[in-house]
Amino acid sequence: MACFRTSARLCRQFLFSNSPKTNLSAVYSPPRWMSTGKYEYIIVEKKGEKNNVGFIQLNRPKALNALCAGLMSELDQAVKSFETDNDVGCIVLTGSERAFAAGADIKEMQTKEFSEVWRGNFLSEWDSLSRCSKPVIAAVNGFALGGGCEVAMMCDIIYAGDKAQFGQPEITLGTIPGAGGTQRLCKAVGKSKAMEMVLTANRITAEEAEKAGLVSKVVPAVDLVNEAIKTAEKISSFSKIAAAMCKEAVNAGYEMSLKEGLHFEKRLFHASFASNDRREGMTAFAEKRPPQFTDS
Ligand code: CO8
Repeated sequence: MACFRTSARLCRQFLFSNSPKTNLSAVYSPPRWMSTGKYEYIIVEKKGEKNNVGFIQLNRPKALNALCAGLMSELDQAVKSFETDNDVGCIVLTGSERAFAAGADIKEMQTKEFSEVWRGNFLSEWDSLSRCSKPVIAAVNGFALGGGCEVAMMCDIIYAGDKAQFGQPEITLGTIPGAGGTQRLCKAVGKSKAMEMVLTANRITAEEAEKAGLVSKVVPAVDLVNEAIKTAEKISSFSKIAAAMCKEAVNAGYEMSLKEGLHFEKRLFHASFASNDRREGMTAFAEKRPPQFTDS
């Protein structure tokens, strides 16, 4: 019953809350207007033929996209702005060819004291990305280490360039992963591999990451961003309500027993019958025509 109440509440909250192929340097070079934009550490634009993909590129090349407070705050702002943009159906997050992100900014953390990080609950706000209701694809080239690997794991789908490397090297700094490297990683690759990565700081290749289930696809580095955008365009072409429900149901399964998860899924499935898009999707199928979703 409690489970039913929870899922009914979540359903209610849910219901009432609201490219063409290019080469890598072209993908990674910011458009001119970006350099004077409001962001210092990231590049933000809309991509896709219908401009329905929110694109965020971490852009702190000298520090291999180390995640400083300013960068994480900008990332949070950009994700929130895409969340409220009705045209955007999916977000792609990427870094540079050399690094998705080499972890939290070690130099920024270096002098912090225990009392300061404990009392201030240091980094507790950094996982807001994982609460985005729209699907997020991480397109990882190069290093995804420490917080970089953890940020990728906050996304819903990870695509990797063939030279990508994933790792949790925090133990080499006398600390431990602080944003999912002992939790999400374990769920993604299983206990033994996660333990090995966390305890040895050994990195795994893109190929190993795919084999272990951490990433869903490995493509040549030059094709990575376009591949992620292509998938994001496809996701954006569907009902945003259905996409958000799919995402919520899959993510809820991480926190629940199978029985609770199946119940939650069923209730969201039932709730989808309240949407115009569900009626349109099934009617279009019966009438042998493409659906016209209105996100309502
Ligand atoms: N922080 C700050 N600066 C960094 C970082 C980092 N994590 N990584 C690289 N840099 C800087 C280097 O200091 C260097 O700067 P400078 O030129 O001024 O000396 C520049 O980037 C280039 O780096 P390297 O010269 O070291 O380049 P290499 O190609 O030789 O090596 C490596 C690349 C292997 C990636 C190496 O830089 C490295 O080991 N970096 C640190 C990786 C690491 O330990 N990451 C974990 C950090 S701790 C962490 O992430 C905790 C997560 C907490 C939660 C986060 C929530 C999101």
